[in-house]
Amino acid sequence: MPESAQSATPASPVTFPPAFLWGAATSAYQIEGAVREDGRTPSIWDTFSHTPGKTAGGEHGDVAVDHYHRYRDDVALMAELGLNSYRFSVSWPRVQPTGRGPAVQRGLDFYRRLVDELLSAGIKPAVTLYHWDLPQELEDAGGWPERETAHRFAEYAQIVGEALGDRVEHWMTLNEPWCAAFLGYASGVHAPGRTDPAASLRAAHHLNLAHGLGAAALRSVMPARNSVAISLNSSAVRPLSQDAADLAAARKIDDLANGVFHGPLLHGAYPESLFAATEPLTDWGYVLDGDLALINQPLDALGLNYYTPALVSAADPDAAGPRADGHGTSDHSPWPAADDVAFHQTPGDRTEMGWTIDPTGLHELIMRYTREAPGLPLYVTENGAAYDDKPDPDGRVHDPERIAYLHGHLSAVRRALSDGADVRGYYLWSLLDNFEWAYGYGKRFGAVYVDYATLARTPKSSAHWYSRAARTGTLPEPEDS
Ligand code: IFM
Repeated sequence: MPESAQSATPASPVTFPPAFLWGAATSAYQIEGAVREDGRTPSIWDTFSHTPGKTAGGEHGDVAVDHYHRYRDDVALMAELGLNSYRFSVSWPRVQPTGRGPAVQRGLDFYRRLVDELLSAGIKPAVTLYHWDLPQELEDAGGWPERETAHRFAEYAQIVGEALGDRVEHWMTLNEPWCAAFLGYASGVHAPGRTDPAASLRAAHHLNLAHGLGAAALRSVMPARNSVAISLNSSAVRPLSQDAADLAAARKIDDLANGVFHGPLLHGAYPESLFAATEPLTDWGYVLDGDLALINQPLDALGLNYYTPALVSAADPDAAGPRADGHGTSDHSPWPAADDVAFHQTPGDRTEMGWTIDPTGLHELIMRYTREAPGLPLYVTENGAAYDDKPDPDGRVHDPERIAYLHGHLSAVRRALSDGADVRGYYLWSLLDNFEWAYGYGKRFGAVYVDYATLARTPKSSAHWYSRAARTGTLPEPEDS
């Protein structure tokens, strides 16, 4: 086990509260397929993935892992594994193909059936409204840099809230708005593939606004008992040294990764230092009166997606070379106005994504949320690892590295609980191997192996390990698996 995992491991036995949610997460475009069925129209990810050169091998989500047709089997698999919650996202263009106007009932019916199936298997659904699949028509009208997109999102949120709010208790408005804004509109490694740093900051604000308007729309149509949250991929940003220049670099990245969302969502204001740092690009004039109050309305919970920390320093002005921030390859940075910052590979073992395994970052972020949002229930809404998994000759898939990863990170969650954090659940990313965006199908994050030729599902040894954890509320030793 890496040293970092050991340092995050409390004394055994590692037990969790009885009501803890043991879940797995997915997103619509990554698993559903059926992109032309039942009235669905293209999202920005259909367009992007079908544009030559944008994804590894030109791969796309046309079929993905065919969850749209196999959802019953997938729910049965979760029930067999003893999971008590499932986080999935709704495909906006399946429900509201043009991003405006009335819903397509056939699209909504799929999610009604999925929710019914989950509930009858005793699995709590947790719905994310936006996991990056903007209807293409809304991008053609300007996308997230335009304020109108936030209003369109609120209408869509109301539609889904009306359809599912009586049976779904856990809601997330957006998944990782950082990726949608900065990978989508600054570095361009994600859809819609734009490379305009000023537009990415406008997009970030309008995503925040969409959260606020969407949360209000959900609450206007749902029972008050339901929980409305957002899932952020907040970053554990660490300076390379204690030199003033490296500390300033870390502060800048902290603003661009965290402050841009934590500020308005949790504190009702963007950090002044973010305004100062981005002044060459934007005057933030699109933040209108009343926006911050809307964005800052009370949350019922907060979702954290965590994979790896970031190590930064001041850039050496003479050094040229590739960025090492783990967010894909592009000539354009996803960090607006941060050319003076360098990213470094953090020490330690890495996953197949090249991401260093460091559960201390998860503990650090949970404790940060506990300080910044006191009293708010927390969920780890994504955490997991890609490995080059292959079936053995006997057909079984052994993934001891993933078991060690999960053990280390769940131990960090347990340590945060002991330190007073109110963590109510953990969602492994991901239930199934799936379409890993620009990386195509080459990066396998699933606890369940998918044979892409036959689409057959085989739970990996990590799925069995996680199943024992979920059933007992205790972490089995990795070596016992
Ligand atoms: O696959 C993604 C997911 O869609 C969002 N969070 C990170 C995962 C791994 O890259």
